[in-house]
Amino acid sequence: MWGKRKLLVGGLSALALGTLLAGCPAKKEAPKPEAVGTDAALKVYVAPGQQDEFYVFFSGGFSGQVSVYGIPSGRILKVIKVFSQDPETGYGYSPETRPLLMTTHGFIPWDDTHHPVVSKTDGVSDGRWLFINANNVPRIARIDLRTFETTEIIEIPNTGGNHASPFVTPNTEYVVAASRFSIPVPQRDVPVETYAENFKGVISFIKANEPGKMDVSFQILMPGFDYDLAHCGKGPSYGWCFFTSYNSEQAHTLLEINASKNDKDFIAAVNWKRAEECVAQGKYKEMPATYYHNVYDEKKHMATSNVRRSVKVINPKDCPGVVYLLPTPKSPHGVDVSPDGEYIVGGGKLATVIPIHSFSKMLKAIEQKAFEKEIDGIPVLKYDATLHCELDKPCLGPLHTEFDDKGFAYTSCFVSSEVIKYDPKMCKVVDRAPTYYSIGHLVIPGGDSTKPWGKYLIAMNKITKDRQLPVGPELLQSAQLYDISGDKMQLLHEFFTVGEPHYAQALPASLLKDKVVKIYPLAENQHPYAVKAEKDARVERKGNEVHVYMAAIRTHFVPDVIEGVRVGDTVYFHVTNLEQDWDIPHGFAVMGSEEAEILIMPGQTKTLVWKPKAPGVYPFYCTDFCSALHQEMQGYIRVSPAGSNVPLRYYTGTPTAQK
Ligand code: K7E
Ligand code: CUA
Repeated sequence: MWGKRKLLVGGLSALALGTLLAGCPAKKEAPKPEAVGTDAALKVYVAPGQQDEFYVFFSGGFSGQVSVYGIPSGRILKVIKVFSQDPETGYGYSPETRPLLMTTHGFIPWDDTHHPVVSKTDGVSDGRWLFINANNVPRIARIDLRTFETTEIIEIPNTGGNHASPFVTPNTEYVVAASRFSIPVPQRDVPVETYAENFKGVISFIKANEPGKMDVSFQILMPGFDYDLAHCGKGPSYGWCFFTSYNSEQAHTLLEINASKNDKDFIAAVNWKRAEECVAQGKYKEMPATYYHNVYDEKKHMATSNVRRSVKVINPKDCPGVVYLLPTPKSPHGVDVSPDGEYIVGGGKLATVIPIHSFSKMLKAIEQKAFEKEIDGIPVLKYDATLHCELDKPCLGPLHTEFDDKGFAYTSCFVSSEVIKYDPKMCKVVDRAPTYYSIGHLVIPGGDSTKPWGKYLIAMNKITKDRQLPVGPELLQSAQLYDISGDKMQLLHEFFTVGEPHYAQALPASLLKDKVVKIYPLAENQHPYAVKAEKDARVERKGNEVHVYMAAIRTHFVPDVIEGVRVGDTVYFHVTNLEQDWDIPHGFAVMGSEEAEILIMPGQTKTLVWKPKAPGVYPFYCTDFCSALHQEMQGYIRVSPAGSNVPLRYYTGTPTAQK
């Protein structure tokens, strides 16, 4: 089918393009043992009881989550629940967490995450928060790196496919978002072939430096291209962010061919300081737009949703100087800015060169009005006027670039399955290393910041094939760890990831580990259905709702016998874990529940909603092996027929008197 289609679209170029894009990973051979240095094992061995040097946060791609690994061992530490429901903990099932996943499209139990980005101070990764985008239903989440939990999600209006996101400005003033799939703005019912006339891209700046207060500060209306990736300027380029685009052809069908025609597409250089001025001067339109802002309160252990109704939209025609287009070969994917803020590297995935723009040349070109034309009121700069150099014949299919602490850049090359190392200033490749196979992003600790820690590079590969024991048609993605402290990159280690780890960020363990929360203080628990002591546990009926204020502590529930529930009732088990010891969760599940279990951390309250369907006596139990008497941590709930007059009654230990 694939081969036939290539022939049908005809022409040598289409065929060549198809081959280029598909790559030929099957031809690569696994490395001979000597490809891995004999000291590699020692460099990655973290003895039992010892801890890793770095945290790495991988996006889960289609898993919708973020996974945390330790480096150099490659051991998994946690899966952080973000955009997908998680049956292990009840995230996205429990009434406390469901509001986090509310959108204008309703409750959305899944999404596609691509780019975890750590908050920054003075351009340096500061380890306060991790942001991550949802590509499908455009959103950005904030994860608190004290609890490793999602605490805030904001929906991005006027946007289709939020991919170029959520890259941060140097002091986390903003996280950015953009349309990968341009759509009618405002959204309306039009023929798709009116794309060029009716479809627009939008670039958004979302206020990010105050937890719980994310807000779409402003949006910039852009031509209907596909905005793919972004990175923000730093140092001298502070105040700017750069967005790649493909499909400057504005095709709306068979993009594989129709969006690959132009030799150059664009990097959009957005001056967000200028945008702030325009907003302050009223040079924007307040546009109706509905979007959700969801916040999790760590003390109430509960999320709430707010709906926003309008957004400020800047048209570049009304705000000269807010955006310029830099011609960039060819359908560029990544755009990355060097730690000194000067070099802007485009990942021209279909190009034979890697274009490196110079920020200082760009400023000069703007000053001298070295424009070749305008598109929708946006000046297009001359390619030669902003170009620092083209890295010649670097590799095939360059995608993404990170930087080390010694002035070198490292670019991933999907088609030729390799990483190249080069000096962006001298424009000279100094080393290359194969990856197995078809690398997407790569990550170096701090490699997108003004202060990379260097030392390691991780390649995140799309195709695994023979690298792991076969487990059927579906394989995990592979991550490969390289030592980059010497002149030559050295492959050390390989492990496998959860979901598709498009991008990752890494932080020194020392930056985080001492501030990580170990328990939630029970005294601070403000959940409306919390109990602070066993004696406060109780059951209350409100019409057809039965609220169980339940306590869990090694190794029993209070109450553990409940009677007087009827078919037609909805039972809310509000379970508070009274433990105040690190790593003593209790779980809760009841027979016949259509929801996932809840896993309750020390000091926390969570709710499981249960609608019994038939009379009988149903067991509930703790799902987490919490003590030697964990198996005894169980109870019964009796359900009587609808309309029965069995009185509400509950106890633990000694039956209360029958009325
Ligand atoms: Cu290249 Cu979504 Cu950043 Cu995948 S993206 S690789
Ligand atoms: Cu509590 Cu097992």
